[in-house]
This record gives sequence, structure tokens and C-alpha cells, in this order.
Amino acid sequence: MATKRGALIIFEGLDRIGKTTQSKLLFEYLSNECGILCERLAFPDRSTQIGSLIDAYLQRKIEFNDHTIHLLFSANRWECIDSMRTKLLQGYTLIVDRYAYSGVAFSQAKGLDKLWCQSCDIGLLKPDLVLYFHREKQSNCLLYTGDERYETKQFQEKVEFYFEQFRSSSHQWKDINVINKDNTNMRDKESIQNEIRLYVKDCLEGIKTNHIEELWKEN
Ligand code: NYM
Ligand code: MG
Repeated sequence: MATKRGALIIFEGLDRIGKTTQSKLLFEYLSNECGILCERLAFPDRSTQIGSLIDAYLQRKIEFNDHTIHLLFSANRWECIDSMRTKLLQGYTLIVDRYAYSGVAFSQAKGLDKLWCQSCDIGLLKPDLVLYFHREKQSNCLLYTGDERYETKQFQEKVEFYFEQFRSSSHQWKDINVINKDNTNMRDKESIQNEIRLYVKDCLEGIKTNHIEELWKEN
């Protein structure tokens, strides 16, 4: 029997909201406890030449105008898609920290046009599952600041506004509220991880053919 392809699973959301922690937990669970072939990757992939330019930009060592850096983020995804496709078809599930949704939301927060932002990512591999980490609007939790470009409360709030516009737009998109019901504290890691595992289980069971659709293209 031909190998069943793996799933493309994306973690999206603001900076420092717990995506990396949870994606690592999922990776360990799938590989060690379920014996499922999988790999973790992240965008930006700072290890490539394009990625090193992005890294320098984020650390404020070099400047690009807003359109140029947007295209570099997109190019950084395109340069990885052949190896991603190959891995998926070999049966690897890919757990990916950020994707084109971050590309659009962060650039829209700088005032760029949504359609222009989306256009350069049309035709990328379409995710089988997008786990969107968010907090309820009225919650004051999170929005820690950091040292990189974009990591200010004011900017993250703008990005959040644009991320919200992608919500519930497709059945692949699942919301993960990281704040407790009382809206004051972070949920514990285990409960978030358990919720994620349910979505992932459904997603893996739902893959019926090896065909991989294209992002943002009507079929
Ligand atoms: N970012 C990430 C973008 O602005 N556009 C993109 O296409 C992607 C993938 O890079 N603040 C931003 C979001 C983050 C920053 O990402 C670095 P990370 O996950 O913190 O390394
Ligand atoms: Mg960050």
C-alpha cells in the first residue's frame, strides 16, 4: 500500500502566546507516544540566507521597507515548500510555528493591503489544520513585550485585530483560547495540550487522499 501522507499543522497567533511550547509538546507526543513520523519547523526559518536577512531585520540590525520585508517572509516560505511537500508525501506530519497568516496579519498591521499581502503566498501548501492561539478580547493577560521588532503591546494589539479576521473562515481553522474561563490567568499547559491533541487526532483521521491543496486558491 502506498504511504499515506502526513498532515500540515500550523500554529498561529501573537508573539509569546505559547505556540512554541505547545508545538514542542505535540511533537514529543506524536513521535514518542503515538509513533507517528513528524517534524517541527518554524517560519521565519532563520537558518537560510533569506532567513538570516529576516533575522537581522527583526533584531533591528538592518532596514527594509514594509513591502520588501513582506516579500522576504513569503520567499522564506516558498524556498521550503519543495522539501515540505516531499516530507509530507513520505508520511511525515509537519508541525509548523507560523505561516502565511502571520505574514498577512503582521504586514496589515503596518498598513499594507490585505490582497496584496495574500497574493505572494497563493499556491503555497494548504494546511490541514490551523491552531490559532488567542485570548478573549477583554482579557488583559499576555501581550508581554520583547526585544525584537513588533514586540510591543501597541503593535501586537493591531496584529491581533487582523488575526481575528481570519478566524472561523474555514473548517481547518481552530481557536485555542489560552486564557482561563475567569479571564485572568493562562490555562495550564496540559489542558491546552489535550485540546490540541483532539483536533490533531481528527485532522489525521480526516486525511483521505495524498493530494495537497493549494493555499488561497479556489478549486
Ligand atoms: N512574522 C513572521 C512576520 O512579520 N511575517 C511572517 O510572515 C512571519 C512568518 O516575525 N514577531 C513576524 C512575527 C514575529 C517575528 O517570529 C518572528 P518568531 O515566531 O517570533 O520567530
Ligand atoms: Mg517572537
